[in-house]
Amino acid sequence: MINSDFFKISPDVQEALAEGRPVVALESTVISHGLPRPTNLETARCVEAAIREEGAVPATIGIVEGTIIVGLNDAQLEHLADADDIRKVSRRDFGIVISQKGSGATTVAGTMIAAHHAGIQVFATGGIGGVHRGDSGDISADLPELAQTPVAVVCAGAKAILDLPRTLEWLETAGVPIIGYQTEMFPAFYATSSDLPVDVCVQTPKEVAAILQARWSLEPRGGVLITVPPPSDLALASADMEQVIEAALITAKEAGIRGKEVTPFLLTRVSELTEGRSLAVNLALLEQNARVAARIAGAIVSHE
Ligand code: PSU
Ligand code: MN
Repeated sequence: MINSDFFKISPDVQEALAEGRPVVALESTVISHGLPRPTNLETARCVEAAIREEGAVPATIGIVEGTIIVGLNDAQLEHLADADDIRKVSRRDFGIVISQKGSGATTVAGTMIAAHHAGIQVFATGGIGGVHRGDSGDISADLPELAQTPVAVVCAGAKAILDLPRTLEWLETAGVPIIGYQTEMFPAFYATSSDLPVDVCVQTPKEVAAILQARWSLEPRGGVLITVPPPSDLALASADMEQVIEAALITAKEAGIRGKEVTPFLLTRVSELTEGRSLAVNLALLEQNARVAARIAGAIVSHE
């Protein structure tokens, strides 16, 4: 599939991979559907710049007119940030969007698939999808992807709009290890802790690299989650967030929001209700996760 008619790796990403330099994959759903304009494009650029500053090469992934691109250029990034007809692409959507020559933003699941095909092992995002609250049966395709695709996903946990205990139970059943990067507790995206413990707490990128190498040499299948708490000066209190989330969930239910619209709707509503404070944390943690991911990618290739 590599560099087929519908799969292209940008020249700088290809060169970095060939030379064994660190590369970090980035998703595009957060750009097209997760953040308001024009903050979305500014954030996408700023996250890429942070990865370069840490000595790694960013590879933002998306679909442009029927071609999966690993390492979107600036014009392509702009297209995904500004156009109105960008599809949200998870595992089930690739064939449909490619055959229709559509443009699409990849979710965590979609980005893991493309990153793995390109040979990229480390991926930075904000928060993964998970098991939704209540009895809707809504489980993000991110979870089964983590169960099967060998990519390390650096995130601030799962979005607090989800059912975090059930999300962690799901990951445990699927055999996905959860590493706390300088934290004993699973972060709650907007808040620093969910009060749910991680499987191991590590202090350095080198320790993460060692876990990844051991895991994948024993069992080449399946992802690893590396969780980084949001910056404490911007993080919101869990109790306040709970009220906001409950209110957003009620509005979503009343408005009859379903399926893949649920996550973007809730994120927008939470941002409105916190008067932008949730957005500020979101931006800061995206950049922070990108930096941590770049250092982990560096530790993997340095073979110390
Ligand atoms: N976290 C955010 N913003 C986002 C997402 C996560 O802060 O936009 C996106 C990710 O791309 C994730 C997706 O993979 O939401 C999950 O959507 P769903 O619940 O429909 O699987
Ligand atoms: Mn869903």
